[in-house]
Amino acid sequence: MSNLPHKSNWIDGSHQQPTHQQIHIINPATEEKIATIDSTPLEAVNSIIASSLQNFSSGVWSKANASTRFGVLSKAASLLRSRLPEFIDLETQQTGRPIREMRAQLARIPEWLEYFASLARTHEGRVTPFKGPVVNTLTRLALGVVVQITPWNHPLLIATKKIAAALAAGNSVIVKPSESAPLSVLEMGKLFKEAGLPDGTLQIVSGYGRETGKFLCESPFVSKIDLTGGLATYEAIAPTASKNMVPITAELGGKAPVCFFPSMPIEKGVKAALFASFIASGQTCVTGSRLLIHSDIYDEFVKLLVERTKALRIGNPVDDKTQIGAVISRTSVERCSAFVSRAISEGGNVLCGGEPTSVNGKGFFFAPTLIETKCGSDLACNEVFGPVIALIKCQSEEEIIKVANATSFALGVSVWTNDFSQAHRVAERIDAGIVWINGHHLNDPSSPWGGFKESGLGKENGIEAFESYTKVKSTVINYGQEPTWFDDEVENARYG
Ligand code: TXE
Repeated sequence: MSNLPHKSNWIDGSHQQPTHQQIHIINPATEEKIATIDSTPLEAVNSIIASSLQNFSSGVWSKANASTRFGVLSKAASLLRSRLPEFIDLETQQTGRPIREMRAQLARIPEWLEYFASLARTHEGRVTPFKGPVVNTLTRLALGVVVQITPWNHPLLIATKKIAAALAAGNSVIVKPSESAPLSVLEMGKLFKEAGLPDGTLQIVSGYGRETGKFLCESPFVSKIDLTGGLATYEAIAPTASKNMVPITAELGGKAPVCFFPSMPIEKGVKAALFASFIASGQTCVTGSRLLIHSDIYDEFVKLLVERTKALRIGNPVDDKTQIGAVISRTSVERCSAFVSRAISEGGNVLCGGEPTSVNGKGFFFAPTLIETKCGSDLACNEVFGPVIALIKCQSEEEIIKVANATSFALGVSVWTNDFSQAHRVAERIDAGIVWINGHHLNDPSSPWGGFKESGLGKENGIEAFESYTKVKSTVINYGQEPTWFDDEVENARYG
């Protein structure tokens, strides 16, 4: 046992005794161990699932009325708002992201709880235009025990998105946060309890993906899996989900193109590129990882972009002035370096960055990197998940559209133009789950978020996410007087 603070699983309304095996959590900016968490074994997972099933079938939450669900989620939102500084601190330490980013991001998370609280309170069933003397009602029921597997890049935002949607719909939820940055999510149990959520409705279980995560996803008692992670993880989970006949929502990777057209002022475009590409050190699924720049503005645009990229302030994430923090691990630094080497061997031209760096001699940092490359190269096709950005010069609108569509991902895309018709033409022809025009990273709890192709299945956010946590029950009520079958008189009248 170490002297580090231990954050254990949150089960049935309290933190449990630590498990035998533990995992160290490392601050990526300082390389210091900051806490330990549980590595939850199979037997413990089975008993947690059993307890969640019991919670679901008791009806304490699954049958709670809409105003109760509204009340609990709204209270959770206000509690989170009142405790933001503490969560911002945790998030900064465990992700290595700049505190200014975490302040901006976490300040908005209560909105997800408020939005899904409102949906719980206002969402209505339907009555279909069924033929005959029949009333057909459609009601949405909670699915059961749902498992949410969440990542380390936006730990609290992504977990809260999923938890809020699932609870609003009446499910019992088991969340497994990433073993790299689970601390803020593990803190949410107490907050929900204080908001009035019945014990056992939200279980927070930590551990490695290939062990604890796998055990959770393989359980035949689980009714849905919601993953944000890599394609390999989806491929590991999908066969058992298919065997158990449970739906999956999968928010996977991306290779977002950021398309710049001549009508966009260069200064504005360059600021947009920096924001799209380097927030979270490029570790988001919608990172603007391919800058597709029209040849009419290319030289001037790239000159200013390189200047501004070199001026970005890399530093200790807790420093208010820091603009670029760490990447999550040494492995991430090595992956960025490997992408740079392959890009060079394919003829890419490194304009700035290209190397690991450090702050006070420590930390997993990689310098913001811009590389001129060609469509079809390794860097233009594959997700880096770090601050290594491909620049591609395109001769025409047609070429920008063609290059934008030339990957196996289809999650986010942004189009920067002041030509209204062009904005619509281009948005229509690029295959992506989310298209921003003159914006990037824009997110709202009401706005469906999810991609096509290898970027995933289904949506987070919005009515789509809420409904994906429900099943539809059709109740067909015959109010006609006649017997319906095996009655000659009725059959003759009907069919002649
Ligand atoms: O993801 P993992 P990693 C992409 C991005 C990144 C790559 C790998 O391209 O480079 O994925 O990142 C759990 N059964 N994204 O390794 O492993 C794991 O414990 C059940 C994009 O961090 O997919 C963690 O909780 N669970 C993404 C979660 O999956 C398993 C954000 C995500 O980790 C499991 C993160 C298994 N077999 C990575 N294996 C985004 N869309 O923002 C792992 N996990």
